[in-house]
Amino acid sequence: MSSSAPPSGVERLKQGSQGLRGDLARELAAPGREVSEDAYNLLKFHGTYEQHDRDTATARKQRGEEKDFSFMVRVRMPGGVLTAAQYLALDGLADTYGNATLRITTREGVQFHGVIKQDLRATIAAINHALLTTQSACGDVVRNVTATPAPRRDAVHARLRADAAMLSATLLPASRAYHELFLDEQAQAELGAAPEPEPLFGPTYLPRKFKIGIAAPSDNTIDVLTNDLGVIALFEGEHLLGYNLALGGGLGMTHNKPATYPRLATPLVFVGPDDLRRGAEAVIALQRDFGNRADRRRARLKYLLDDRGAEWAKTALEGYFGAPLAPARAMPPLEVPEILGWHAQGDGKFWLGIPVPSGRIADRPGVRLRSALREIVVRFGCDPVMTGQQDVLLSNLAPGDRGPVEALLRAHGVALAEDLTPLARWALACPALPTCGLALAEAERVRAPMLAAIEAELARFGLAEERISLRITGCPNGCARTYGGDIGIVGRMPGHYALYVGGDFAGTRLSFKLHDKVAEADLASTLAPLFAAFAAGRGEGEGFGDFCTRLGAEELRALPASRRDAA
Ligand code: SRM
Ligand code: SF4
Repeated sequence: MSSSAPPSGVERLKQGSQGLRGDLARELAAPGREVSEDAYNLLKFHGTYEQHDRDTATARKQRGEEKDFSFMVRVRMPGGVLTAAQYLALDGLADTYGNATLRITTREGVQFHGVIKQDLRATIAAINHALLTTQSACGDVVRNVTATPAPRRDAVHARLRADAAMLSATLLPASRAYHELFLDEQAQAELGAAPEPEPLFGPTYLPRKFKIGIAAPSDNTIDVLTNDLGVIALFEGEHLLGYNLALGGGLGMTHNKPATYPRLATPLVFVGPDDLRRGAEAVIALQRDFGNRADRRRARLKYLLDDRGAEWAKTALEGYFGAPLAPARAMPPLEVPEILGWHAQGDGKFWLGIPVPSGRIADRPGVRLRSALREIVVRFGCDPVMTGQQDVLLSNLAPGDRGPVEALLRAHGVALAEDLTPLARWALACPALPTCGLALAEAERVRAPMLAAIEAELARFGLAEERISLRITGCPNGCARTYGGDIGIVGRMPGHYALYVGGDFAGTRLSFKLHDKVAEADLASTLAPLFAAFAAGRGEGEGFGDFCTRLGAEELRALPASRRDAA
């Protein structure tokens, strides 16, 4: 261990949990909708978080009632890939056990909100019945492995999808706790057996969540460098040369705690086509043995990399890998292609990328997106892929499906990509209130008005068609990868946000804080002078984030407010 400080309470809990079992069996069967803190922490490893409705919490407290507790359930689905049947199963569960919505996550997963404790086992069992899982979707383990989502039928994309599935399946805990608790497997204890040894993770699993993403340079829609382990697959044509392993990405930070910060992963070593799993296991072992187990705020791999240095990490990694490792190879620049709209898959079929604001698949007055998607999947048998941009790609559509599919979407009031500005197409927002216990301000629920206000300012300066990424989160944890885009809006306190600019569209540079505590109503007008200066003084091919970085925070802050009217 890197620290001589005593292990955190969560470390002690994991150590004594009998392979993530703790007292969960009894707590899940007990009456009431709340669980203990220990159960709350252990349930994460099984893919579920206890939450409460923050909208009603104060009024309930005043009435002397307990909070309205329920659970968020997160499905682990590598590369975001689902079959039509799996999608329909999840869609059905949203009504049976959830709050009638499905939420596409920024890691290509699907979440249910509003599941009560008494329905947890049935919900998770039904997800497994659809040949999906929630195991290790959260907790101090390897989370859902993301991959370039575009369903192109070529060797490059087939390999990326297969690699994500392989890593996801092989980097799971050995413990059968999940199967005992949710899938009726006979308990090890009843058989008189000790908890299973954990050859990869050890008895205390990892110090913190561990994220892996895999992309080819030509498609970085997953923001590969924000992962603890970003895998960049290098091809010559369709021939796989091997993988650059980039270590130490992660975005979470705490306001006013400079010891915590977002970081992009550092490409460190190159491994051959057959060594991806071995390479990934070496990185996991490094973090397992040296990651900070005393302070959970500094427990991600990114801090280990910065505290001990990249050279140290490479040498240590070689020890686990069992052979010298070549340095990361030079690679082509990362790019972010358009994946919404209609695209040929390369096998005679097409995919349609449909924008899903904030990833929320719901039926709302005037926009019946959930019904539309269900009907399309039933009628056309297409297989959905969830993207890290919180959108859905409907794959395997026949050329003749285009007219009827579009007509069906329009009849349900669903906007297509071509109806939206680039800003709207690429905007992300995390759930925040009312479900997220960590939210300091709204995100998903203010996405539409924020977007409209910023779009109006862009239009005033002739920038309506400019490709700019906007990411909104209710707190500094960065769940919508707030510091990775051109503009980041980060919840500070109710109704107020920190404003970040200067990231780039390709996900290779982090943004910087321009202003703290901007009132929600002032965000667009605070950006206006920047848009004006950008429109007037951008360089050839320069993106908005690049422009902001070139000018720097001081110059941007000094831009006269009168520039707002310069267009
Ligand atoms: Fe996240 C915690 C939602 C992607 C960094 N995240 C949470 C929790 C579980 C709140 C909590 O701990 O009580 C949120 C649940 C809200 C709710 O009501 O559903 C939550 N995170 C999400 C999702 C649903 C946001 C979304 O808009 O889709 C994403 C689920 C992905 C998935 O399917 O697994 C989600 N979270 C991310 C990402 C983006 C990514 O991985 O590409 C990040 C930034 C990258 C990173 O990990 O650094 C992210 N979430 C965090 C953090 C900060 C971690 C840190 O190192 O400091 C927390 C808080 C924590 O872990 O203590 C957090
Ligand atoms: Fe919650 Fe913060 Fe993540 Fe948004 S960024 S979901 S508010 S933890």
